[in-house]
Amino acid sequence: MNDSSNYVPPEVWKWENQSGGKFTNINRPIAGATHDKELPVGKHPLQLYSLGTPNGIKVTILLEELLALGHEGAEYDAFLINIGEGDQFSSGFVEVNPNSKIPALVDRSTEPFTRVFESGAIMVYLAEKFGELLPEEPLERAECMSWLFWQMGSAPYLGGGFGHFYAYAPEKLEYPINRFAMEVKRQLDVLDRNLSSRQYLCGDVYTIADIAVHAWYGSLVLHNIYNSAVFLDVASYKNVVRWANEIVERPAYQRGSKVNRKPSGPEDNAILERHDASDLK
Ligand SMILES: N[C@@H](CCC(=O)N[C@@H](CS)C(=O)NCC(=O)O)C(=O)O
Repeated sequence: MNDSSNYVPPEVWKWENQSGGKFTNINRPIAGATHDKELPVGKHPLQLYSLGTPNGIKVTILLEELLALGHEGAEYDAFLINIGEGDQFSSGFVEVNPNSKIPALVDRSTEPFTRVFESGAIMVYLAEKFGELLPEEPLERAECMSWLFWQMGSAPYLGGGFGHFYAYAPEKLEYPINRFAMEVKRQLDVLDRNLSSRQYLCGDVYTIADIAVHAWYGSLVLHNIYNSAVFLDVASYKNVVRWANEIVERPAYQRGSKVNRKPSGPEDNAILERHDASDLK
């Protein structure tokens, strides 16, 4: 194992000696706003403040599914929150999400307006509001909630743990890479075993749990995130790959996954903001 450091933690941690690495400039140990700025407001009932990351696209894919099912009340404006520029620390954003992370939603069709933060809470809010993609029958609902919360608890090990140390940290450290690669592979195996006998995570029906889990683990097995496809041998999780491929065929997935991000090339019709269905070609 690398002898990477002779670091001895001080008695009391202090905010100094920034570690370098991606995102170090936006990380800080305090909450709250850094600057005064109101959030923009569009014309639709739902106002989404987000970015096209795995956590962000969960909501835009769900909204596109709801629109495809004919729910006009799911029309939305999706404004870009550039987390690299610190937009999540504006006073307006912090009012909607005191945790300063995308995605955040304001439902202006209620009196007073409803704010919702945490992608899982936003998904449950929208699924309940429109009565879709979250089963009502208690046993099926419990299964759906279980997989949804599985994602909320598991993905930080993938993104904040494995992704951080394998792709973003300023040096490759064997201990944390081993620890988090082990955990991510265990998670992939959990999904693979479940999907060996089920079309979708909860059975025969596509739910918000599929949308949430796919945003992280579907992307991991299909899109080589963190440049880790070979390292994690993602192709060996055949049931996860089969399920992930089926979901990317859905028109709502294809629309929702394009929102709030820069096009990756001339073939990519991604859009920075979405204010009308026609914005998505
Ligand atoms: N548990 C949260 C996680 C949200 C999250 O981590 N968002 C990231 C982008 S994917 C973010 O806004 N980071 C900005 C920051 O940490 O300052 C959720 O699911 O909504």
